[in-house]
Amino acid sequence: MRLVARQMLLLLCAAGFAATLSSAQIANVEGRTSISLDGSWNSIVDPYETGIQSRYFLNAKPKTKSDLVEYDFARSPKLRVPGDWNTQRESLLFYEGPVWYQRDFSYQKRPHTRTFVHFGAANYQARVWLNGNRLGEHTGGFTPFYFEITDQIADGENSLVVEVDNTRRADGVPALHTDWWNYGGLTRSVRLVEAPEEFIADYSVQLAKNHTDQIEGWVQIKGTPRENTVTVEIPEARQKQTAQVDSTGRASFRMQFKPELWSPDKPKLYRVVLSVGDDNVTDHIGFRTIETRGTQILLNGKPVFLRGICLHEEAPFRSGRAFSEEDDRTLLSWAKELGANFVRLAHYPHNEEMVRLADQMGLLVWEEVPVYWDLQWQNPSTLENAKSQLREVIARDRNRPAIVLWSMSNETPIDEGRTEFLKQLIAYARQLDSTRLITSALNHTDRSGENRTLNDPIGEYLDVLGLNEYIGWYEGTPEDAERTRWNFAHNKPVIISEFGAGAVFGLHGDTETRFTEEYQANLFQHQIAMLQHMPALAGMSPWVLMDFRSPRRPLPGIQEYYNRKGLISDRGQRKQAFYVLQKFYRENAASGLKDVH
Ligand code: GCB
Repeated sequence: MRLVARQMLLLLCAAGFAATLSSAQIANVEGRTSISLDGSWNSIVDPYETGIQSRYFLNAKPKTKSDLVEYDFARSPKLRVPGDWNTQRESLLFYEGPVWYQRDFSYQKRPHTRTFVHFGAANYQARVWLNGNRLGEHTGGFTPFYFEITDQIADGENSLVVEVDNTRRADGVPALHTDWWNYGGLTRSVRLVEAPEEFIADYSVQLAKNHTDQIEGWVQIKGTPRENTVTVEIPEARQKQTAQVDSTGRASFRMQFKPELWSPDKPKLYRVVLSVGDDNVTDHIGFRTIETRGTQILLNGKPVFLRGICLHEEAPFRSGRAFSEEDDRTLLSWAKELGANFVRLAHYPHNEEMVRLADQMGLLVWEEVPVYWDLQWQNPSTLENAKSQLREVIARDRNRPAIVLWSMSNETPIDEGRTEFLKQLIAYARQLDSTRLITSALNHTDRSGENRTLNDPIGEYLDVLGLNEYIGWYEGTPEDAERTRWNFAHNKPVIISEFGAGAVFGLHGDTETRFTEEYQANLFQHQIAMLQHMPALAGMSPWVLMDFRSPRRPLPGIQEYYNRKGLISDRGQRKQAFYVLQKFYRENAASGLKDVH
């Protein structure tokens, strides 16, 4: 047993996980004192992986005229951070491989202060050096990570170097094939975060299970305790509680108070202030319940129909990876305009601001890890990788009321190895967060005439069944949708997590002509008709809000390396199908769902 654990550890270290496994949490970096390192960074594109051997991380300069240094960050081209490199330089559009980032910054050390460098995300693998010292590395393109640099940071000038490598890997998560652009780079903000010696690393504040008049939670303290008392305040509700920190640095609390509940109709958030010693963190948190009863999803105890839409983290108007509040707000406003109360953030964790905006705007969220199509199901390091991405996103977003569903996977094959892998991931998700619903987007169904049955064995372990189906696009005609009779082997709520059709904005023709707006609109009409008699339906999130770049979509004049299944073009133009779905959602919202059944 011991040996197995040791082998596992060695395997993980070899795969570069040691750094992430040992790093502490720092929840809510935006709510803390921080110094932004966003802006213009020097960059060296390194297709032949010369950088490690040539020690780019030293950011060396020749000291004499005879010194040989074959790189020079200061005179190399710049890249903006946050941002993908693909859309910043034409020659990098299809580039996959390592790129080295470097920037100087000055820093004034302060006594009794701990300093961390925090990355919102780097796709896919990152290795980090400060002043030539290796800080560590991180795997996974969509979750935050950081390193403590209190002892390495200099008072004065510093040089930070990051090698980001977006090479696709057979053992990765995702693996070699995706239907989205493999945007590389420091795609989210980089910042220095400061905290006192004893600080609040992480916390959870939410309704106690089965009680709408009690808030419970915990605060995790790191560092040498100066004080053993944590204070939790919700000023608007005149609530103030203190709790003792135990020997593991954790303080648990419970408050007797009946909050106004958060919902899409009234996304009420309370200001919550947590403090210990010299540290305090402010957050805005809403309180709601989410559960299932038979084939229904209950929000705050009442059945809710999820009127949703899928979206990629793709920037409107300019294309590329979305990262700013403006990008996020545009996307979520379009979802609201559609009449949605729900978004599926496909197929990986989107940026933290997106989820915080969903909290504020009243959109329920399905958040997903990139366990997409086929992975190395038998490879223990691939499973560890998926678990680590899941752990990081749950740690980042556990206080967001908008998130109601954690999705474990998208369109994975039915085989034993896959099922075992997902079972372990599901068990891990439940261990990390027992309050939300677990789902997966499934797509393998049995067919017999007009009958279709979803009977994926993983269904037994999920709370909600996601189903992707492309009747009328990848198979059959749109009219076939209406004739289809659905059966579900598990008595659980079903969300149609995808259906859709490609259409070029402004391309017109009859309803049988591919890629016309009419084809797409007609398909939406027939799909909606099908949903009216679908048993167990608790929600839907058609594919997809906006056109997005995909290397799998080369059709000249039509796709041009974009997946055109958006209801809105990449330039923000609404296609006919947008209005078909909007009409359905508006009527549905007015009649109050359940009647879809
Ligand atoms: C799917 C995938 C999604 C693709 C979509 C498509 O089933 O889940 O990632 O982009 O189909 O357009 O084919």
